[in-house]
Amino acid sequence: MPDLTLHGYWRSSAAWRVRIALALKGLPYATVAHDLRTGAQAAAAYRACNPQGLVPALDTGEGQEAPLTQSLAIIEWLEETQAQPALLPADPLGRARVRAMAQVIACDVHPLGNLRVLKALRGDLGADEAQVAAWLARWMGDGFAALETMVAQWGGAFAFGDAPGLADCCLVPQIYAARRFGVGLGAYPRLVAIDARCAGLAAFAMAHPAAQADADPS
Ligand SMILES: N[C@@H](CCC(=O)N[C@@H](CS)C(=O)NCC(=O)O)C(=O)O
Repeated sequence: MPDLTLHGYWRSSAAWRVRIALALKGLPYATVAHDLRTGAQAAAAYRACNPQGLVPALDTGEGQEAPLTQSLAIIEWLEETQAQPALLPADPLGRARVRAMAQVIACDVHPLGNLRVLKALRGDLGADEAQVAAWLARWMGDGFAALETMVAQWGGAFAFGDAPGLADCCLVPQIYAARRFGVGLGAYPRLVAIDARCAGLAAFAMAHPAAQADADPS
């Protein structure tokens, strides 16, 4: 594996997913931090890495190749280039189920609570903080309720079965976001238990926002 460089931000959920995957696979990588609070992700130089002006991007160290973008695509690339430990099950049905769980978060929940979306709610639409909180609670609640059901069907110690994988990479940062924004988690005991189990693993601890070099001192 060539030298990897992850462009991210300590509190970015999408970058955090990739950090978890890298840590679970035991892959070393360098980091470049882009402070989302100052809009660094929108700078022209960074858009050469990610035309969307979002983190993460992963420089694969492969010469002239542009960095990879989109956290799930990056994790799938990691899975295809460094198969073990696997983040997806071996059978096609299981793989589809894990991808579905990951996408509940990555496609249907996280985008609605993203920085630029919250900025648009507050700025363009004039939403106040109570309205923003209700918005976040609504979309996170819908996604968590579905995931709680999916975990009841297919989960074990982790979101799918008894090994951490792609679904956990997406779940853990979203649970952190829920706590950060005051979204109640009482209705999702399975998700909370999985989050706690993940927190006990070294790979998840290394990937945690508080462990990143660019984290705010707490
Ligand atoms: N679907 C993308 C989402 C990337 C994304 O939205 N990143 C956020 C941080 S979690 C970001 O860069 N936000 C900056 C902004 O909204 O301006 C992925 O999974 O990589």
